[in-house]
Amino acid sequence: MRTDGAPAMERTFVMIKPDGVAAGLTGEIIGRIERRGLDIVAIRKGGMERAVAEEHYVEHRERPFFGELVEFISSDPVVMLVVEGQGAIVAMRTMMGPTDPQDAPPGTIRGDYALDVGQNVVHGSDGPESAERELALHFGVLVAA
Ligand code: D4T
Repeated sequence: MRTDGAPAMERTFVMIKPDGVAAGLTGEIIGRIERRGLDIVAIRKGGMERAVAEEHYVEHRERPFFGELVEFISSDPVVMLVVEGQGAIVAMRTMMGPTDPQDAPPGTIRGDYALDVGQNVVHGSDGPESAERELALHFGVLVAA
């Protein structure tokens, strides 16, 4: 085990989007997270209210795809996860691959299971601040610490 320079223990917010849930990818994605050595400390499946989806994607509210994005995320059930581990935020982003699946290499979740940037199967927080904000939004303050 590394003793210096090792990434800190972190929690990140991960969401299997409606397209991933509908395609039956929940088990596959959870399996990849577990086999990587990350810990799933909370999990919840359900519909995301439109107002919560708008808050989740608030940084994109001026972008042309905002309405479609909120509509998609709140359209059908999602699976929300609190994922914990050393360097969990970057580990998840690396496993997911780039936002646009057309750029995602094989072996990444998006590279294996998606083609369209608007329906890219999975979300993971992009940094410590967004992880804290998203965990608080979807799971409450207790898990955000
Ligand atoms: P999420 O937040 O869903 O994990 O995606 P990323 O963190 O990888 O990418 P993002 O915040 O830049 O985009 C948020 C969300 O918007 C969709 N999107 C994005 C879209 O529909 N059209 C676009 O042109 C872009 C850039 C996909 C992810």
